[in-house]
Amino acid sequence: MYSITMKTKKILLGVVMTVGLLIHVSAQSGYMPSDENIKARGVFQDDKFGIFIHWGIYSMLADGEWVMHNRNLNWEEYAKLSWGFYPAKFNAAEWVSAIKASGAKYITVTTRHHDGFSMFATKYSDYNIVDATPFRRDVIKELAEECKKQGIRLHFYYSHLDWRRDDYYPLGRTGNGTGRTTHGEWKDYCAFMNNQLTELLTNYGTVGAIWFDGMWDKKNQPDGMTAKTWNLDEQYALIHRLQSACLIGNNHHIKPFAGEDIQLFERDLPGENTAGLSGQDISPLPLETCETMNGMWGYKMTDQNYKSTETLIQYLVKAAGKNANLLMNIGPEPNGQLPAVAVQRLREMGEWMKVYSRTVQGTRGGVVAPHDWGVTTQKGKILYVHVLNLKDKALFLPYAGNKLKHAVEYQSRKAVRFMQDKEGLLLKFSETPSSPDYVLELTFTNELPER
Ligand code: FHN
Repeated sequence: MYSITMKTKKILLGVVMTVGLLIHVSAQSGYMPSDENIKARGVFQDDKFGIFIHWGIYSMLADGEWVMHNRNLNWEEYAKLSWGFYPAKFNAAEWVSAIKASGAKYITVTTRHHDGFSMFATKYSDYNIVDATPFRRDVIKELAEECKKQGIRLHFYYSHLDWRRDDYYPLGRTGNGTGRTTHGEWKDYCAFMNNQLTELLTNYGTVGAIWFDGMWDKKNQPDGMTAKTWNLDEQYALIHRLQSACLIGNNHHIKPFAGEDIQLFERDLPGENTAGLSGQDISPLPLETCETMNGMWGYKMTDQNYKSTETLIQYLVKAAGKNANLLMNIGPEPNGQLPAVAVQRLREMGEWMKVYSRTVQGTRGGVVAPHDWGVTTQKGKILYVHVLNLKDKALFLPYAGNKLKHAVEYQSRKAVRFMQDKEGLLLKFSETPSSPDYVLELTFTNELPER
């Protein structure tokens, strides 16, 4: 594991200040991450792989987590779903062991999504899984206990956006057809969120991260995307006061605000923007990209279009090569089970990870930049070359100035022939690289520099 020293911390802060253009200056202004927070950032980067869970009462309608907005469902009618929510097959131990088997190191679970339903016991709204369902169990508590028992970190997704509450007013761009007629006070909504966050950060043990989402709902309002409107200053300070190592990430799709500890991307790796949600610059913060295993976040019956295990492995490797984590989503079924296909993918990814996790976890993006043929990751003097897409039996790496001591195929440990000159390195393979990832281990004389 990389150790983060005070020197690194100072450098990091210096970078953050000098590249201020990449970070909003407002929000938790003057934020100095604690030593524990800096350490947690390093652990987060080492973890590399997490599983996202989108689960709520919407799963019963089996049409994704946006069903309330998409079908303009009346908030009072929608709420009746909760009285039928009895996920009899929910078993936190089974979830956690299936997820752990994949090699993932953390779980990010929706504690409250845009529909406003809290999946945890809260004093600040009756609209929660304990008070408004016949199930009456705090699934977040059960998950937290199980994560602790099985040794996997737990992160909480928390929606800034709410399609139900009166005090989420003025409304944003979404959830306008849910029939709200009374208008409450925005400051009450901000206080409500902070009260719930306090519960989440005091009743569930160590929380690895708070993962915000939904600010973009007010993108069309003049001050809709400011830290002031969303009271981020107070909110972020509260979180860091309650658990200073807790990482704050916000999926607002713009450059990070001061006080955020990680930068989030959605459906695209940092620097790419095919889905139109990730045009923001890359900041010096640890990075994470989230993606769906099929096409939808919440359970959707008609979406059985699961990505192949090979695609998922390659996506994880590409993320690592871009120095980013992958947060891969699963939408549990209304009965509380993880879909069987998802469990199978987790198992198969885990088989690959049993052999190759060291070439991804605990590494950073490699000194040789991502290319069409694949990516590199590195740790110390070792460069891992991940050949993902190459028909040739040779590969040129434009990296010079560091003597290569030896090169081997990672799994077989067979030596790989190479030639090195002042332009770089030529690697020669005995066979055409195989799928999903032909991994080579290159040991250099000196420590590899950061890219
Ligand atoms: O609207 C949400 C969506 O439901 C899901 O939670 C994703 C996950 O990144 N984020 C939002 C869209 O940006």
